[in-house]
Amino acid sequence: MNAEAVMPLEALQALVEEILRKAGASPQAAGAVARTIVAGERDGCASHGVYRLEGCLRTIKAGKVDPRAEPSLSDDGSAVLRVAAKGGFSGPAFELGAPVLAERARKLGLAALVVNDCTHFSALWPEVEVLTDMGLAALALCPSYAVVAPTGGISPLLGTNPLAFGWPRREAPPYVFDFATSAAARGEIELRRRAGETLPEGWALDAEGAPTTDPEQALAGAMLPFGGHKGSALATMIELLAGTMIGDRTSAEALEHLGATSLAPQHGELILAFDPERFAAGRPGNPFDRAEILFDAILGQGARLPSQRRFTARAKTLAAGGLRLSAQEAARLERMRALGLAAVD
Ligand code: NDP
Ligand code: PYC
Repeated sequence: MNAEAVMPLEALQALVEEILRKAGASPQAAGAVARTIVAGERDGCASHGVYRLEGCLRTIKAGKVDPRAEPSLSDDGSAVLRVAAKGGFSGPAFELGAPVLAERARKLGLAALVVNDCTHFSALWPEVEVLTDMGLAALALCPSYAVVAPTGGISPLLGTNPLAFGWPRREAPPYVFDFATSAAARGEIELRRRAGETLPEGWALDAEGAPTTDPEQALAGAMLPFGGHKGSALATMIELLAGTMIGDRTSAEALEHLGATSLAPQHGELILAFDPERFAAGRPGNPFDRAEILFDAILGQGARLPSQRRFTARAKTLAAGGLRLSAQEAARLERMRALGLAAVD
């Protein structure tokens, strides 16, 4: 593999799929997992791009994910749909449930997809964008594993618990935000450790509960929520809605099951889809037109919309005909392709 050459996205997708298939994944799981990894890399989201592949292989090797699990959908005709991921990756489970979720949200105005027992290592925006592409607004949330101290505490208890929202737009890419409720995603800390960089203040505590900017100490201690008590409360809400409410693991239970943060956690996920025109029915103005007034006003102040950086990165990748992997990334991928599960500890 030539690190200097531009690698077409289709070639990266095929390579990641090949690595996952060699590691034991079913074609369905390999395809779905590779799609989120390639999308992350395409959009300049390094913390959830090809870097995550090693974690997937480690999790397969540790027997903590079933890469051949076949998800199944339960639908009682109500607003709550459920996909049993059966210990497999979240990707194939989401891909099974998303079209039914969209159909139900259009029929009822609002519908929820519960995914149970899935290994979730990825960003949430790829899922939210599937729904905005179908003209729906969407919210996605899930726990992760206990690495974040609640505000005022010093011990890991909450997860980095991501929250993503999407709003469809007719003439522009959707409005999408997607962030960890911790000061940063844990992947961001790991990438800074690898690069020999320090962390901004306010991201983490060391094992004794003192503030630290050292990634090693942060990984051994506790991360902090973003925005103090507000991020702490949002992370707790996610534990409740996408953990206890859906009968699945909290972040503390996910870590206990997993035994190590170097593996991808298994828990549940909650995805809500809304049909904005159903909610606005009978009220003045079209919700999509009114949303554009708000976005224009934000941009009019010189502010940017969330995901704007990401969509710019995507456009650049597509215009370049693919990605230029670093020599280190190319070597890592080649090693995984050649050695399979033996490439990871
Ligand atoms: P960031 O803090 O990097 O970014 C969060 C969001 O804010 C993005 O939508 C980003 O858009 C937007 N944003 C950033 N700067 C600005 C700005 N100046 N103005 C407007 N919007 C802005 O994200 P995190 O590190 O918190 O999370 C990264 C990823 O990690 C997420 O995709 C999340 O889903 C994932 N994650 C997954 C977990 C899991 O368990 N599966 C756990 C934790 C995190 P843009 O991208 O355009 O910069
Ligand atoms: O980056 O915090 C993170 C994370 C945890 C699980 C998947 N990503």
